Amino acid sequence: MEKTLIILKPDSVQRRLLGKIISRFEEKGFQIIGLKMIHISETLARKHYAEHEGRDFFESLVKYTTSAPVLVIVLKGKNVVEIARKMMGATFGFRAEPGTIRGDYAVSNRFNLIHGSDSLASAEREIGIFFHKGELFEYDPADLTWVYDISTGDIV
Ligand code: FUP
Repeated sequence: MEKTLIILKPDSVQRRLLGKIISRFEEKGFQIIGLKMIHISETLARKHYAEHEGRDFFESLVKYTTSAPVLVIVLKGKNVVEIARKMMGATFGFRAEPGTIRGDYAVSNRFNLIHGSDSLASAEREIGIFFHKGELFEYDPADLTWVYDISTGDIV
């Protein structure tokens, strides 16, 4: 089972889309093992988006990310890194396919509602940045045997 970091960005909070977006991940079959509201500091935003430092959009990205509280979520599930990215859609809403989160709820070339880790390595790094160990919860999902076929010993 993989874990991934999801951030519901300031526009998701301000546009009251949190419930709808969280529902999509829950209904898909993913397990929420960590969730909290935080206001991302400028230092944290710069660290999280360090790979984009120096790009022309970097300062605007930091400003956007720190402009209101966000929800940070850790999702757990088989292939969750890749599947959550597919569910988010292309980076900007005007290009994202209908049916994806950005495709259904966003049109901006900057405000794109959601962040999701882009690889297992990023997920591990990002979860470590945003969550302490005690803020992540290991529990048996009651519906596990109906979300996956685990009857053979594998998770299928
Ligand atoms: P994604 O992985 O889809 O979230 O997108 P990227 O890692 O490529 O970009 C991270 C963030 O930088 C995006 F959420 C929005 C911002 N960005 C811009 O504002 N302008 C750009 O041209 C590219 C990215």
